[in-house]
Amino acid sequence: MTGFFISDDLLKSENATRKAALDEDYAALSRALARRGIDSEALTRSVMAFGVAVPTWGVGTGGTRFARFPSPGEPRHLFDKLEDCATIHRLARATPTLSPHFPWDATSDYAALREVAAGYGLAFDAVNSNTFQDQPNQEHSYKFGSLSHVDRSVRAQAIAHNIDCIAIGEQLGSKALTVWIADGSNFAGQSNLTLALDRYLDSMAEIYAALPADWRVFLEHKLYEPAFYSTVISDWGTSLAAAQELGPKAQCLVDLGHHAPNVNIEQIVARLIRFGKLGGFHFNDSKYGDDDLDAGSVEPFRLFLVFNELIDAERRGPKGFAPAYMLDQSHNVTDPIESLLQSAIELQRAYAQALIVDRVALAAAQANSDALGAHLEPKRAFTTDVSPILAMARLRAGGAIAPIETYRASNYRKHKANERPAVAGTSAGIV
Ligand code: RM4
Ligand code: MN
Ligand code: MN
Repeated sequence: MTGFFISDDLLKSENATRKAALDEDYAALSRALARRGIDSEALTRSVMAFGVAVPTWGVGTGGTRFARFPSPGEPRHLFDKLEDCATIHRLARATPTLSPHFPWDATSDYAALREVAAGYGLAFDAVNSNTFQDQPNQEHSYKFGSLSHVDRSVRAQAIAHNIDCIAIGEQLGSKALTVWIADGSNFAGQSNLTLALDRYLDSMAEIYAALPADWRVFLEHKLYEPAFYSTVISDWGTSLAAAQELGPKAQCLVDLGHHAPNVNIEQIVARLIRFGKLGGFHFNDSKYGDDDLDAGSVEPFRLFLVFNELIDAERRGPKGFAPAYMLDQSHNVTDPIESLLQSAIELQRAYAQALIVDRVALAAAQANSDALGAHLEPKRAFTTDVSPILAMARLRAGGAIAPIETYRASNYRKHKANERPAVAGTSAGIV
């Protein structure tokens, strides 16, 4: 890193002030878990092995269609974004991969990009395509759709872009392409609901045919926005049917914010696992829709219940089960680095809590139709404060016991504000 980086000395001194208290809390929690037959050391090792991808666009300040309020020191370009991603991983040790978005992250030398990332200890996860915006000098507009557009030449352009993304991803070491389209309609009657899906499937079949042998394609559904009457890939049912029609390399991606209110997301997850079609997640939280809020910030129990299904599946080891994890949030009022640190920790928390569910007792209660008894098993795990396990996992992996406090103590953002004079028209984070 050419500019300011959080030093080992600062990390050490920050950890030193918290180490004695952590040892005490860890020992107390280990004893409490041991009484339940849980090995805290094994749990800590599992947490250390857990990782979630950071989206490169997530380190920019987000915005709404009304405004964006960027703060000084936000990343100006891809290499600034990499620095911020490296800082997040350095402190929380939970985000070893990046998920890029094209053309937002376009650069002339992808081998060099991969090398710079590797220098920070970062690798690349799924590649995201973008056919929901027009780019300068683009021949055809996506105003009325992309992969499902009525005009064959618009579809061809969108297909070619996705195939380009695969080629870039191959250079970066990615193994998956995530396709989210904004296609849909705003008026009843505007679009033929059946033919729009037909066109999408035909386009996706061409993209699917371009996938390397060891790649997957993730279909991301979303019920509304920017189309407000109908969306072509509106829900998990459509997504599942499309993935089944396309073939084994096509799987469904669940963005937690892309469902109608009150939908039982953990059940959707269980269904997709059952059909071997759960490809991955975009984690966030929401009260109303999309990626408004940070993962675990309002509905931590729901997040836990999703992980509960994942661990239940992991224990059974179903075919084709290897979900990809990514955070997909819009950070409008926080420092994105702090939000991403906290969100990665919340995922690890839900993961650790799901790991300590007593699955034998749970299965027995379910077999006896003991409704409340069965409920108490996941509840007991969810109400266990696993924070000392998470902090110990970070410390042992070389990170910070208290990532956000350490980040604040470093004045990273202030240093970056000096190093990164604002440039006009940065597109970072307008999602
Ligand atoms: C969409 C969707 C996609 C993301 C874009 C920026 O709502 O969540 O995953 O790529 O936003
Ligand atoms: Mn998403
Ligand atoms: Mn979204």
